Amino acid sequence: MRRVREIPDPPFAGWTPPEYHVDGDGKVVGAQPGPHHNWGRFGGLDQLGTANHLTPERVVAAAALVRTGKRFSLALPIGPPTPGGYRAEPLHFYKFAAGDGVLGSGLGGARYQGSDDYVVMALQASTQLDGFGHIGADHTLYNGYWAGLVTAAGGARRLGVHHLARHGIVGRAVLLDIARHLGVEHCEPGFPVGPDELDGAARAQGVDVHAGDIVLVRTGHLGWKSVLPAGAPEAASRSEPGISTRAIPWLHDRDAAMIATDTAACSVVPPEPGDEFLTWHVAALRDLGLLVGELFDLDELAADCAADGQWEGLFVAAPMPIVGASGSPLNPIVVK
Ligand code: UVW
Repeated sequence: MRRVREIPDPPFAGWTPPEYHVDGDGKVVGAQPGPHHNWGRFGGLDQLGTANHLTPERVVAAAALVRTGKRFSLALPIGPPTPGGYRAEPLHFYKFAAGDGVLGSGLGGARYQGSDDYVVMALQASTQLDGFGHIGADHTLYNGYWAGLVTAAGGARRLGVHHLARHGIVGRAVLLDIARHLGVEHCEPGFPVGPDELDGAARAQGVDVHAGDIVLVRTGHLGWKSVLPAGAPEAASRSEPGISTRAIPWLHDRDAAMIATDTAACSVVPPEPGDEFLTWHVAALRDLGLLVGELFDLDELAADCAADGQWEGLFVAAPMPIVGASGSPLNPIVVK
């Protein structure tokens, strides 16, 4: 019998010096991306990926889409349990609070009432942007940067999310409502959204996807999952609809700047046959340098778009400039 104080050593896989060389820029010499990629397209040392598609001209054109001034936040509230989140729920606590002042024990005694609080959260616990340090494969990240540049102690020495914070994410949003197009309240968990569904929804809605677009894909999953009773078997399930790896060439051909879904992983879970859990993330983040948004609440926006037939708008989201982070919470706003 094992005794309580006998703690097994963590397993160690060993270390064989890898058969590659990392140059002074932090790039793996001779590394190869997958078949659809943007490595080198925006410069050998680029760290912005498809954010490069968000040119000033496209931002000006997107601003012209604002007609009524109606604004839609796509962010989940941070506080209630996150449906389908992969991470621990955020902790929110107060150092001091107005009520303490009322009782005489707060900042400045009974005369003043002030509050000061803290949030401790995984940066990808809620509505979020995946940075390019988030997922790699075969020791490489976007543009051939070495995955070893991201360490727990030093953060992301390259591809930190703060680079994407510098200019924010601003451009034309186009919403493709897959659930509405298929005539269902929500796509079933495990339903893959491929090129046919994306094209079908765009055709049905009478919109085109342009170069530099922020493509918002609604499956209805988040809204459905958020009202499930806590004990429902689906509530604990990781299975969800999402973007198929078959849609990677579709996104690349159109020069999409960003894809975001109302699901936790963006990609379909479980993955389609032949794919592993992270195949889609590698193709999107590592190979394309594609901005990926997750846990976007698209229901209210979709209802408004269905009502007025305008499926596009100005998209504005500001990643937090956290130096060396692999992702950021977002409060994305669409203005119509
Ligand atoms: C996966 O990596 C599958 O999801 P996330 O981007 O939320 O970590």
